[in-house]
Amino acid sequence: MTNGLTLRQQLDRYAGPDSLRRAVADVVAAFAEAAIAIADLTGRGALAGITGQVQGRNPDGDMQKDLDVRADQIIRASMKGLPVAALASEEAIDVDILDPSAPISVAVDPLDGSSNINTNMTVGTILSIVPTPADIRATFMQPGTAQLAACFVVYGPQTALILTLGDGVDVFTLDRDTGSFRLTAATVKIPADTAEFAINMSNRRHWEIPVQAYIDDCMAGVDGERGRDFNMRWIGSMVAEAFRILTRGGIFLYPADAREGYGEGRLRLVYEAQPMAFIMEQADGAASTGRTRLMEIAPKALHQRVPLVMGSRDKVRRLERMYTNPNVKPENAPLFSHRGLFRI
Ligand code: AFP
Repeated sequence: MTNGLTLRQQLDRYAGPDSLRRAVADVVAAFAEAAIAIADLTGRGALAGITGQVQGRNPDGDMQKDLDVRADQIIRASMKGLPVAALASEEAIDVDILDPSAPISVAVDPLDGSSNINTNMTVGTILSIVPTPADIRATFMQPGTAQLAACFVVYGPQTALILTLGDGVDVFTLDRDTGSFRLTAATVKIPADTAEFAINMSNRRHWEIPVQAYIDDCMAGVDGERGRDFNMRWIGSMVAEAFRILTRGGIFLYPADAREGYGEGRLRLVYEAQPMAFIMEQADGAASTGRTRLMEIAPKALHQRVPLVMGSRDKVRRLERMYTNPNVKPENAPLFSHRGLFRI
């Protein structure tokens, strides 16, 4: 049940007289305004000069599209004058120090799903808010459990803002008549188990055996271990997969794989996986590397990658058991046993 509260009203309720909460509320409100501007750019596409053209490479060597750069600029401009000590972005190699005395800092993925920009597919923006530690250099080396808030915006048919302030997950939908976000789903809970998984199947041969075994069991459907058929989705924008999982459950996997540069998967810990993990857990879901709870990992580098499995709690736990089950090895994996993929 929702009461159509605006995001601003919800943030004011959360903040009250507390100065730290007020700082968080002001940053989320500014981020929401920036997201509305990015949504407008995304929605106007080529008419706004957005073509998905590659303009360079980001710090990690990924192709940097025009909307990546514009979104980063919009977010940075929105943080000016706010109580933000440090700003980390996927699009910048170093951390920006804004107001070193400020109590909070932010990490952003300005545009998640860049490869979808020129195909008119859903993309989004991700935000993590953390307390600024005494040593500002350690700001983005904190585990995900230190986060004060996490938020992502999905630029899809609806522009939706998903927010946790540490006490559940709420969904706000952009009211295009008023230009403000309104509460449309309160205290969202992810269904514990849904027969749907999201993974890029083209990488199957590169995955670790436990992931292959987990997915092969799903693919075996009603004839296999699971005794039920499964559905698959892969959009290429984690924000879209996350919104679907919050809506109807399921599991998203971007595991480590054997390709060069993918030994720790593709997603970045600080500004993608940590905020998503916070939201998943706050919605009674789970987030893991497959071996460990993702929220407990302390980053060692700003652009560090991490394997990410998130979604319905029971599904994530089942995947984790694959890593500890001694029987999960190539010769026992269903697909290998049928096809003898390990022919000598
Ligand atoms: P980009 O922002 O570089 O397009 O990456 C998006 C993403 O990090 C995540 O949102 C997708 O789930 C994943 O990459 C898609 O990766 P593949 O293109 O390897 O399937």
